[in-house]
Amino acid sequence: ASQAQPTRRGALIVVEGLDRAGKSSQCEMLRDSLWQKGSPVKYIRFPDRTTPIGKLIDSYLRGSSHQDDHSIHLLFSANRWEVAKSIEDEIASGTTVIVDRYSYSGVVYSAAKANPTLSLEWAWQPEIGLPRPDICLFLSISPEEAAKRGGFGVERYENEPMQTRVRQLFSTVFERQEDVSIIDAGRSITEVALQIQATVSDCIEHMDATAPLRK
Ligand code: T5A
Ligand code: NA
Repeated sequence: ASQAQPTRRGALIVVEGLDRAGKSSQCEMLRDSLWQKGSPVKYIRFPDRTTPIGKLIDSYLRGSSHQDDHSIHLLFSANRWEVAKSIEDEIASGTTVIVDRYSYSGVVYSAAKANPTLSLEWAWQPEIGLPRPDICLFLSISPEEAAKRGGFGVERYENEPMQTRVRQLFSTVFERQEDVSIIDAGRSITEVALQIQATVSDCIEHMDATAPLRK
């Protein structure tokens, strides 16, 4: 009998960044480019506003409901945990999963509220054990470039003081984090897309696709 080929798993690719950095546009372009190369690929985003927990988050973000800072933090985390197993299964079956915002947004936006009992360290705890990305692309954009992409919307965190704290905290978190690629997202959509494709190809080429996803 012939020996079965070792199964190559898919990659877990996370895209993070400030508001209007172009995350969703870039995730869609990356999905299409991987698809065209013949890789099975799936694109998901957090918050996933379609689940019961996601509906609570959506109502909070739109300002239709109030939540304690810790409580909403745990709901954002629970919204990741409720699909963690399906992400693992997709990846184990060979599908690459592109994730638009993940734990980094989770800890940074909550800690940016400067609630004395909600530190970065506290915020990380419920994220421990979630599938760990093979690569995180941080789309970095200056406040000036972001401003050119239109004014803030009506959602809860779309204001200047909050965005300034979020920017500082993303820097703090990513200074300590390995496996992060900082992408200058202030350039044209095509330039950014080409750099992301090159970075992701390099990651997929060099990762050990026979080893399981890290936690
Ligand atoms: N949040 C999220 C938490 O507090 N905790 C958590 O755990 C999580 C997961 C909603 C909020 O929830 C918070 C963070 C957020 O405040 P969301 O639904 O992801 O999160 O937010 P969105 O509003 O959907 O996304 P963003 O505003 O961050 O936008 P994107 O995805 O970064 O940008 P995109 O691609 O939609 O582009 C924005 C505009 O810019 C243009 C696009 O065409 C579009 O008009 N654009 C460019 N223009 C010029 N040059 C380029 N290179 C461009 N790229 C895009
Ligand atoms: Na988005």
